[in-house]
Amino acid sequence: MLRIKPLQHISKRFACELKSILASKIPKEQERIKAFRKAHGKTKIGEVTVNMAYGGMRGIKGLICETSVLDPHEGIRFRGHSIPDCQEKLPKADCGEQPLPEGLFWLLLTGDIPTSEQVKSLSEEWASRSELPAHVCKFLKQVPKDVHPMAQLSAACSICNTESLFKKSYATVKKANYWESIYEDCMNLIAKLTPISALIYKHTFKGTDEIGTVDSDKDWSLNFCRMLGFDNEEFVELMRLYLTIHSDHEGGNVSAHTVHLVGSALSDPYLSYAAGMNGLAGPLHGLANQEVLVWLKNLQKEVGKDPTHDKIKDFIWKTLKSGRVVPGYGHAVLRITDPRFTVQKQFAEKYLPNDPLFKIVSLVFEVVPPILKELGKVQNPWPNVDAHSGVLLQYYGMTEMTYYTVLFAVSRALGVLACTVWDRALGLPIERPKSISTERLIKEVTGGDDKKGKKGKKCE
Ligand code: HAX
Repeated sequence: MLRIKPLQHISKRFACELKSILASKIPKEQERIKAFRKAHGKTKIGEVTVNMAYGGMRGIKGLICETSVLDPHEGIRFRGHSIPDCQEKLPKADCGEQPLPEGLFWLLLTGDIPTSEQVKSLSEEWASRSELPAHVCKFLKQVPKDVHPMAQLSAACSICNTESLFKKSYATVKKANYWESIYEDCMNLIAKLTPISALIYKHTFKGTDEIGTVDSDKDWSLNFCRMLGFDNEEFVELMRLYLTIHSDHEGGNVSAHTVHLVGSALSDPYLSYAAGMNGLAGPLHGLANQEVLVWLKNLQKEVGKDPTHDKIKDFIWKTLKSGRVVPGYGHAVLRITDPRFTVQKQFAEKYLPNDPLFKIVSLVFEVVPPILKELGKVQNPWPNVDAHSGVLLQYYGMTEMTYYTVLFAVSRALGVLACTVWDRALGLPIERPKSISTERLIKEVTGGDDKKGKKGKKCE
């Protein structure tokens, strides 16, 4: 079912380089943080209000994430690099224009822009680690086809933890060295994710369990596309872009935070990644890319071949009046059009400017924000990453919408697993914020009488 082309010339020098670069950076970073905490450990970096406690912890600075920072008015920066910056600076495939996700992973993990040779060595190394355990293949071949692809992915990754080197070595390895087996697990999991995901796609939608070969001479995205059964060079370029931009969005989003939280209990990376992907599978998070396309197809059916602003407006109001959200719009942190949306729009303008669904997406982009502003409660009326991705995928023939979040999950692995390596390298402890009951909170804030607001300094 899955054959791996033998690695005739895997460059051991480069294959080991990523880990040795990390090994040299980790002690310096540990020392830097130790000194910083010694000098400033008791400095306040914010405050918590009653509304924050009830409001999904928005804005509370309570997590460390080294790989990326999200600015509400600028968007994501991966280790300080914006998306256009990454497009310019990260190595590309021969004749390709989009960054290779291997390079982004290298950047997330080390903070350095890798060379083309280093990226090539990572492609080779992931190819060499990509073989699936027999029981994972067996599981995926037997799973009922009506199990959602994200549930299949989560289950397959969980049972893949038979391979965890961290789990095997936990009892005998010192805490300072945990990161080494965690690194191995993360590299193995990333490498196995593409064949796992391809097998889910082929088995569920194409009636075959044949995914072909992983070629160590080819990059991660090209191998993935071939396993999925897509050979079109433009689609491969789209996949390189897609797998790069969905990777990381700092530490507080549901998927990243869950992986971090579960990993803090020293669950192995297979289990913590699977837990995070169960969060990505929610419609307010990664499943929104599926929801968007379902919604757009319904819109297309309703407005017919001649979509006008007024017809689209009516459809949007109908969605809102039925109590649903407009999928692909809004964000908990961003206050602008998501740069991940913009870069996909640019791709569409170049490769599929006349696609009818792309034209609808562009019209929707004009119509939705004023309506969401009119509602008066939406903090961010602009499109997010999920507003565009499905349209690009369907254009190249990937029309199975329930699969779209799996692609997001493959990309998200790069960010959350790079974080996992650093979490263990920095020895971050088990996560355990304080919760409080309403009764206790009222007592603390008001001195016991919420109506009089006795002790409350500021009851918002
Ligand atoms: N359509 C309709 N109403 C919306 C809305 C939208 N797109 N976005 C926000 N709102 C509403 C909220 O539901 C909330 O209403 P209530 O007070 O009645 O509950 C109100 O506006 C305030 O919400 P907010 O503060 O602006 O947004 P939140 O931080 O609470 O939520 C969400 C952020 C992304 C979940 C939200 O904007 C949403 O539901 N968007 C649609 C789903 C979506 O596209 N999700 C993907 C987000 C990006 C992502 O994580 N990708 O993986």
